[in-house]
Amino acid sequence: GNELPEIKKYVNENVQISEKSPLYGVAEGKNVIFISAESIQSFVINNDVNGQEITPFLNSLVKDDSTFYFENFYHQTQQGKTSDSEFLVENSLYPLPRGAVFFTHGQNEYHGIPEILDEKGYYTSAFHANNKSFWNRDQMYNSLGYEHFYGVEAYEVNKENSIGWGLKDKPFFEQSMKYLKAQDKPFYSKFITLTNHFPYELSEEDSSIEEYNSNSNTLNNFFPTVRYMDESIEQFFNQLKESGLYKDSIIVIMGDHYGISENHDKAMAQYLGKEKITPYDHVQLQRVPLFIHIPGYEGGKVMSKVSGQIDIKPTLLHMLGISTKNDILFGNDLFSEKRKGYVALRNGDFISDKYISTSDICYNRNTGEPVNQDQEIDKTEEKQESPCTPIKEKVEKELGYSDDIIYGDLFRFVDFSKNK
Ligand code: GP9
Ligand code: MN
Repeated sequence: GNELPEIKKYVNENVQISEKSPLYGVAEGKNVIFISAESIQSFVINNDVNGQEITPFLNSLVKDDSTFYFENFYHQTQQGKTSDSEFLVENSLYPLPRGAVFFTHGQNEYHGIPEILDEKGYYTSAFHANNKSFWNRDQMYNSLGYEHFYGVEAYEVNKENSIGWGLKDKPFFEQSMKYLKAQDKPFYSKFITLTNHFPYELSEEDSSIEEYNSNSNTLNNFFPTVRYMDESIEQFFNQLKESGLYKDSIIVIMGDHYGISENHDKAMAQYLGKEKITPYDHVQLQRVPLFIHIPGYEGGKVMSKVSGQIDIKPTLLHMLGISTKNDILFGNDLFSEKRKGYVALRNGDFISDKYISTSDICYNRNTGEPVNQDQEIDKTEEKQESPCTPIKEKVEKELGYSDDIIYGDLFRFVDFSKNK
C-alpha cells in the first residue's frame, strides 16, 4: 500500500475538481437506468446507409431538450471489451493493458457505483441475458456491490426469440420490465444489450433497413443490427413511460466499444467516402455515443468536449448529489468546466482538446495533420518539444497508477467511509 499517498496526491492535484458542476444534484433520488449498447460507434449517429437513416430514435434524442449527447466521447477498452467498459464506468479506473480485469482481479476490493449507491439506499441490479459466470460477471458484480444479477435464467429464451449470441434485445427489454417494476426505489439498474454483436446476425423480419454493399460482410450487416438496437431502445423508452417509471428516472445510453475493427478499413473508407483510414481516423473511430437523458429537464444539448468512459462515475454520482471528493478516480464530471482536458486510451494513445496522439505521432485534432512538421521552423534551434509530450507524461502516470491500484489490490487499505 506504499504507493497510495502518492496516488492520492496525484488524483487530488490533477483530477479532482472542487467546484460543483451546474448539474450537481439534478437527479437526486431518481432511478438510474444505464443501457450498455453493444458495439455501436458514433459514426452511425445522424448518418444513413443506402439513403436510409440508421438510428432514427437515437437521432431524435440528439435533438431532444432533455438529453445531453456527447459527440466526442471515446471508449477506453482493451481486451476485456464489454467487461472493460463496465469496469471503467463503475470504478473510473482503467482496465488492464493485457487480459480482462474482470477475470484476473474479480475478487479485489473496489469502490464501485453499486456499492456507493447501496449505501445511499439504492437497490442495485444488472440485467444481461447471458450466463452469469460468463466474463466472471457473477464474481465481479459481487465485488462491485450489485445486489442482484438477472442472468439468462431470468428470461424465457427459445428459438424464436433468439439469434446469434442469444435473446434478442426487444424481448430482452420486454421481459426485463416485470423485474424492473417490482424493484425497490430508487434503483440503479444496468442493461447490457447483445444483438448488435459481431458477426451482426439478424433475421429478415427483424431488419428494417438494407445491408450495406462492400467487401466486408461484417460492416454490411452492422447497419441493420444497429437499427434493430435503436428500435429496441425506443421500445424500452415507451415501456418505461407506460409503466410510470420514466418520469422518476434518468436514462444513460453508452456504446461499450468499437464494433468494426481495422480489418474492415477498406470497406469503412468506402462507406465514409475517404481514400483510406489513417491512424488519425482510426483514433476518431473509437468514439462511441453517450446520451444522458433527464426526463423533465430542459437545457440538454450536444456536448463537444473530449470525454471518455472513465468520466461516467463522477458525472453520474454528482448528478445524484453524491460527492466524490474523497474517492480515488481518474475521470471528471462531464458537466464541469475545469476538466483534465484529455482522454487516455488504454494503449497509451490520447485525445486532448487540441491534439491526438497515436503511436507517438502528434496530430492536430481539428485538421488531422501531424503537428511536428509545422514546428520545425528553425532547424538550428534545439529540436522543439512536441506539444503532446506534457500530456503523454500525465497519461502514462495515470495509467500506471490505475494499474498499481488493481495489481496491488490497494483499495483494501482505503477506508472510503472516512470523511464522508
Ligand atoms: C457477453 C457480452 C458481449 O456477455 O457482454 O461481450 P463482448 O464480446 O462484447 O466483450
Ligand atoms: Mn461488447
